Amino acid sequence: MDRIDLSLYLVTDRSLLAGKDFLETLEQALLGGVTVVQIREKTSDTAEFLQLAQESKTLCDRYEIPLIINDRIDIALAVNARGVHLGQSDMPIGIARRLMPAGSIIGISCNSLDEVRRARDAGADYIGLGAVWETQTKRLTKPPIGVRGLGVMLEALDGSDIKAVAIGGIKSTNLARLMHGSWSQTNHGLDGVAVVSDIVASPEPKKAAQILKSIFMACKTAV
Ligand code: TZP
Ligand code: MG
Repeated sequence: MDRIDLSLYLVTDRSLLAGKDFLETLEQALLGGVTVVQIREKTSDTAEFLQLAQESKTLCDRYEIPLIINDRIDIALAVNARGVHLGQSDMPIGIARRLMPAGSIIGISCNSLDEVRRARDAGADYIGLGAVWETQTKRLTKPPIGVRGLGVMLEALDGSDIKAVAIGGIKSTNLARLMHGSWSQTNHGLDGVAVVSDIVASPEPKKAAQILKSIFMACKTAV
């Protein structure tokens, strides 16, 4: 894929806004320095999702930040998003690749070494590894992988140019721990961290993003 910066990957969830406006919160996160945005809204209302995606695309374009759509290739195509993010039971990577325009970004969530190997072999551009820790944002069907599990999965990516981001329970209070742990065990390293509640649920999303980004950058350059 064209190089996109996955350093601070915002994933949305309207249910965590606690009364804040969706687009205003997104804009604050963009001002705080998120480098990529995924619209992940669990709704069966296509018109509603489409409108949210369109408005988000307009805003992200203004900040020149790539927009990724969770699950829905039709919505990604409709709003000319930069890519799609797939789950293990969504559209297979190869089919998504055929459906999306050339050069689109295809990401996938993986929770085990097997899933990581399959995603790598299927040609994903990046993998979301997790959940690293417990989270209230998503009902987990498998236990969190922990920093140790994350390190093992990153090792499977050594020598490939597939990107990796960690997700699940990541907050400004534990990000340094995550970074030190995962880097010391592998050559591949993390290309970014994906965060939902620490930004979306924050009363100050801009500040929350700024703090996360500065910790990520400091830990990354320290290696
Ligand atoms: N996939 C694995 S954990 C998770 C997703 C979408 C939710 C992470 O949310 P939070 O609030 O950053 O823990
Ligand atoms: Mg999915």
